[in-house]
Amino acid sequence: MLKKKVEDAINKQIQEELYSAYLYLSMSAYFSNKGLAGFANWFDVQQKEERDHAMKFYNYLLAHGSKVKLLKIDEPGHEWKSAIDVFKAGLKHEQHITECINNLVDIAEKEKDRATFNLLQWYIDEQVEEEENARTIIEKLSLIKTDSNGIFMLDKELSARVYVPLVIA
Ligand code: OFO
Repeated sequence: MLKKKVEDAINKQIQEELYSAYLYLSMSAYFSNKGLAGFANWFDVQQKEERDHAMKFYNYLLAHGSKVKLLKIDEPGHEWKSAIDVFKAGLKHEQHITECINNLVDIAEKEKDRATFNLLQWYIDEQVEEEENARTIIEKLSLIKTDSNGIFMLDKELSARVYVPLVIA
């Protein structure tokens, strides 16, 4: 069984990951409404990955005989000014998640919990990738500005993103 402090912190992180899924689902709907199916697809894949992140923690708690306590999930935003605004909000959110993961690492270290520390290495790598993905699209969007041809081409590119379910141990 995990120490109570670690268990509580992981339950809090499950809430964060599920909120991430909720936020990205809302962003996906925003793009669907605008007729940008590729952007919508990108965020749909993103929200599915976030559910996997939550389930990886969920299964980890159960594997240790610890208690899963699902917490309340806030309402995400529904409106953004532009495509770049959506990705900037996404990047800001990922930076917040990186901070949460780093705090979890601090807790695992303080509690001398090696197993949790090991688990968190996967999330640390994942955060580097997530922030980089958002940043790359922001850079493209700032080059494109409001050029509709550019938006159309990026939409096509983002439609190619495929969801690969995470193999959760
Ligand atoms: Fe976006 O990485 Fe999980 O939250």
